[in-house]
Amino acid sequence: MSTVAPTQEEKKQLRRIPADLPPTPPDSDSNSDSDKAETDSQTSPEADIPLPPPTAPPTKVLDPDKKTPDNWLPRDPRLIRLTGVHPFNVEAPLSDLYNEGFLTSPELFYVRNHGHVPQVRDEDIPDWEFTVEGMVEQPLKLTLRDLLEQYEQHTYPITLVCAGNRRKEQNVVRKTKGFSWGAAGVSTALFTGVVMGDLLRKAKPKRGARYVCMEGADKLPNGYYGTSVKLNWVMDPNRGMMLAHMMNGEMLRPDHGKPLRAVIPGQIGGRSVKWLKRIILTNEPSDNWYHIYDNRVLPTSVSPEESANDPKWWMDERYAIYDLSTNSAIAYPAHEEQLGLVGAPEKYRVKGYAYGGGGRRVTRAEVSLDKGKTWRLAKIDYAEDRYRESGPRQLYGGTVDMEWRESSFCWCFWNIDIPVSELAETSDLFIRAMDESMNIQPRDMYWSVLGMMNNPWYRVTISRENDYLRFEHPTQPALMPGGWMERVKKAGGNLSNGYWGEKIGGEEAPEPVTEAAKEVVMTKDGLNQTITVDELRKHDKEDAPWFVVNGEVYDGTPFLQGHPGGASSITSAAGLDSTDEFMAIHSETAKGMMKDYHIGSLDEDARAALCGEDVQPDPSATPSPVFLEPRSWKKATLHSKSSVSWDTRVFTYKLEHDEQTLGLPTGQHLMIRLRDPVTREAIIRSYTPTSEASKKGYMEVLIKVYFDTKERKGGKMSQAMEALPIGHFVDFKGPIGKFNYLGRGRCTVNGKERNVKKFLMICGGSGITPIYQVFRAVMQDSEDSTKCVVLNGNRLIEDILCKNELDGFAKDNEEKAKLLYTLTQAPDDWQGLKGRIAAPLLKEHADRASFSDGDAMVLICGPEALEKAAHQALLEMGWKDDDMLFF
Ligand SMILES: Nc1nc2c(c(=O)[nH]1)N[C@H]1C(S)=C(S)[C@@H](COP(=O)(O)O)O[C@H]1N2
Ligand SMILES: [Mo]
Repeated sequence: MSTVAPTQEEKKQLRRIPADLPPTPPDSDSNSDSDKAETDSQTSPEADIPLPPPTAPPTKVLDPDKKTPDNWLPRDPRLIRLTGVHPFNVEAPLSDLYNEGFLTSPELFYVRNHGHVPQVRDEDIPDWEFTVEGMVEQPLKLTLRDLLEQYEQHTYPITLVCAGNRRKEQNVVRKTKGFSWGAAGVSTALFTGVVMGDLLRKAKPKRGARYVCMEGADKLPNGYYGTSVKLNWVMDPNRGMMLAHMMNGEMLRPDHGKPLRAVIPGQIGGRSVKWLKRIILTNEPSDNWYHIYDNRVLPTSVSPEESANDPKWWMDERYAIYDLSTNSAIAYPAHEEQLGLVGAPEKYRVKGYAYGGGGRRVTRAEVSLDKGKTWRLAKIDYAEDRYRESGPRQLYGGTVDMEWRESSFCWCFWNIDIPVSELAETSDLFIRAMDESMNIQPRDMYWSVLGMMNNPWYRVTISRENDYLRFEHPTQPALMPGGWMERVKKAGGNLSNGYWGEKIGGEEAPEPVTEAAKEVVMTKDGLNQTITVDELRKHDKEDAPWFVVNGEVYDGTPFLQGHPGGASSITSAAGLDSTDEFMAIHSETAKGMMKDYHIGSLDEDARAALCGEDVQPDPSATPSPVFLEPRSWKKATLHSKSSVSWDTRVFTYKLEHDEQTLGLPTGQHLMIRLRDPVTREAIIRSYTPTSEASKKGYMEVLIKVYFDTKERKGGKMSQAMEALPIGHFVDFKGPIGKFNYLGRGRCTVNGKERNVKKFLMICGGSGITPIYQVFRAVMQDSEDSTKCVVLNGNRLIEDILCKNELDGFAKDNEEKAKLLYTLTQAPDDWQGLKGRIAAPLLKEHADRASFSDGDAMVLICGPEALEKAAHQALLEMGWKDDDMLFF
């Protein structure tokens, strides 16, 4: 790439050109005309440069947003939400995007937000402060006003593409750690702002500075969003990296970085930091969490497991992605488009978009009708060239001076006319693009853990149905069903490299190269029942709860008694979409049982209405006296953590206000949810807090951290919690559980009341927490005469959790408490029991005869092996299942 920047003299000349174009685009009534894309109907007649399409800024806050932190932000209802309701990650329907033409209106421009949108009041915009710091001679702290007044303004068109564009295709082949973009994670706008190099030159980079780190104002679970690019690139005028404050001639919209963002042409969208607050020059790439764990293409051999186990894959800068890969997609024929054959025109115009990376121009776009044996050349329209050709001018208060620029920052549109007779004779259409360095899109998918930069040939299938042709795209975005990939997969076809699901030449297709993760079928075969929102809502009560997983409706009523988590885990999901929780918590066996309870599929409106469940407190509502809500996730921030042993921590969370109590009945537990900040995948586990029910303002949870070892992978949740910085929030929901201790021997099991005179409490390791909660309740009430025998098994003395507290209660309540500790690795001077909790120990120390029938109960919580052994032994000793409760 040769770099011919304008000279000072030329620049002066540019500034002298007064011809400012009107800031509002001319009206157009051809919005539905899909052909305007290649005719550029919205060009200014005298200049022949494409101007933005008509815009209709949204004015209404949409219902789904009302319960999120973005509840102040109007958005366009046409956008397809890819990650439930919140955060806002959306693409436009592909046809709508293409119909917009070369430039996309801000309301349809794709959005990728990792968290909530920082809010800035219009009157504060000029005072928006940001810094240039780190390895510079002249650190700068300036306001947006300074940036506008002191620096030369430029306007040029730039295409942004999320690295995840087309990821759904990867997810169909094998689930990646990323959500499902269709092919519309790409958009183009005219950005106005300052060339980033101009600013950095003023700050005078020090020798040794090599990277430009950027940080946004959006605070996320792992810190502020941030990333870096190379200083060399920023200083290269041909690369065009800018700090933008306007988009298509208007102030940036909140979702796109209002009031200031970086725009990095030719690179993945993730480098274009929005809501920009800091620019830091360094000698190393950014150490921001999102720079390291996002926007990478790991080697295809690295599985999600492997990548989670070994941080070395993420630390390797070679796998970080910057320049986009060459890519293209077909917009027309659209997905599910039908082309009548009777009286059809002779030719059909196939068309779509293509883009290159790093400023490289797409130099050819080719279409194949025979699976890549032969290719025909499509016409390419580079609307960006109109700006180059039109010469220097002013637009939206910035200089358009593109004629010297050798690089391409934008997508192009291609089209080709194909005889309908030929379409009728083939089964598919492919597009591939090539750039000026002869980088060509591959036939085969390069699957990787994050599913990024997906760019194999884009295939649209054609099937002939009587007198018309039906077209199918590979996938539909998000959880939307449809597309040939899904169809082929369901039919057992092979989607691995080199195949599109068919058996080629009659041979058996070989085993897939990338093994698709096993998926359990959770739907009833042949069931064809659609369910509306209203029908679902009728079943959002406790008596006949229906719930939704992956858009399918299940009737939980027959399983209320049998559910191991207690009826409330089902009733709390009544009428709701519980996909995340369900998928995160349940085993393949549990998933396999689901088809028995499957009663139908949500209709499309219902799916749209229901897709998320991140209920946020309404800030205007009076704060509730109790924290937990059984039907929605509530946030509490991690306030402090303390170590009680090398692997056990007490995490303290701050509730919503100082007077608030947790709201957890004795014997019940709550769910904790952490989300993987990149993939939004939920980790959910249940815990019993150790803090007292009456405690105000805070809650404490004791968690044993299962660290990864050489032999074994540790605990996902406990390690994630250990890594969570103080001040970050965690989601809670509850109470859940089938047992509730009301006091003085009274308790309920699955809502049925019973009276207990004596508890046998059996626990191991961190299984003490629910036991401790009940034990403490009995001990603290002097009127409660219920007897408790606690059999607590551990490996070493140090492993016994809450020992001081237990001993203290027992000492003060000798008449009702008996504590038995047993160790499997007891020291020589150990006074307590030895060995694991199993038949011999139980028979000796929990003799059935000492517990009278009917009013005794066993509470058990511990590792699976312990629970099994104890269960077996207790049955042999004459206990009945009805008298045992497993937490
Ligand atoms: N501060 C901040 N900047 C950000 C992000 C973010 O979540 N926070 N997302 C990035 C990603 S991954 C992309 S693809 C682009 C999307 O820009 P857009 O939402 O304006 O289309 O913004 C990037 N900049
Ligand atoms: Mo992105």
